[in-house]
Amino acid sequence: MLRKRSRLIAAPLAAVALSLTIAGYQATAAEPAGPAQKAAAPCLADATTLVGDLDGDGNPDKISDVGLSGTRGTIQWGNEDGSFGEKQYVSKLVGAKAGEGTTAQFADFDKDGTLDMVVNVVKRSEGDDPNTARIAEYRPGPVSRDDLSSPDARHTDIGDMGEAKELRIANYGDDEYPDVAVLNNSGDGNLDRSVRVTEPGKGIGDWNREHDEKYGETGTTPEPPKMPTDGWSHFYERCS
Ligand SMILES: [Ca+2]
Ligand SMILES: [Ca+2]
Repeated sequence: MLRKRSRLIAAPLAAVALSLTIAGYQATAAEPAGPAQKAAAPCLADATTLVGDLDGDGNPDKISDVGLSGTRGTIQWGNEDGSFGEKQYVSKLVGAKAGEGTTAQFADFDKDGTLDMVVNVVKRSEGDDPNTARIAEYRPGPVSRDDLSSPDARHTDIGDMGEAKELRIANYGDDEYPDVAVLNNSGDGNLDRSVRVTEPGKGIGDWNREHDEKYGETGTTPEPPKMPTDGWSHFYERCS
C-alpha cells in the first residue's frame, strides 16, 4: 500500500520536472537575435507621415509628405535611441537645382522590409511643351543618407513621355504591392493620370497600355484627372 502511494506521487512530480525543462528550453530559443534584427514593419505616425527603415541601419526613419502628392517630401533619419534627426527636404538630398521640380514617393514596393523610393527631377517647363526628366529612378532601399542614392537604382520611364507634376501612392489590382500614380503634363494643356503598377519582387514597372486603359485617365489643366488620396493608408497601419 505504501509503495503504491509513493509511485502515484512520483509520477506527477516527474511530469512537472519535464514541463519545466521544456519551458526553459523555449525561453532560450525565443530570445532576440541581437543588433542584426530588422527594423519593425513600416507604419503611419499620421496620415502624411510614414515611419520605416529607409537607409538600412535597422532604425526607423520618418518620411513626411504633406498633401501626399510627393512634391514636398522630407526625411528625418532615425537614431538608435528612437529619436529622429532634423527634417531634410528630399529635393535637396537628391541634388535638385534651382528651377527644377522634385517628386518622390516612398513605400516598400518590393516587400523586402526596407523602404524604397521613386524619384523624378525635371526642369519645370514654362511653355506648352513638357520637359524630360533629368533624374527618373526607382531606388530600392537601403538608400544612402547623404544623397538617397541606391546601388540598385534603375531608370523608370516616368517623365519620358511628359513632365511629372505629382507622384502618389496608389492601389491598383488590390494586391499587397503599392503602385504609383503620376500626374503627367503631356503638353498643350493636357494633364494625365499615368500609372505604374508594381511587379511582385521587382518594384514599379514601366508604362503599359493595359494598365493605362484600366487605371489611367486623361484630363486638362482646368479639369485635371482625379488622383488617388488614400495612398499609404491603404497599405500601412497606424503605428501603435
Ligand atoms: Ca534608418
Ligand atoms: Ca523594399
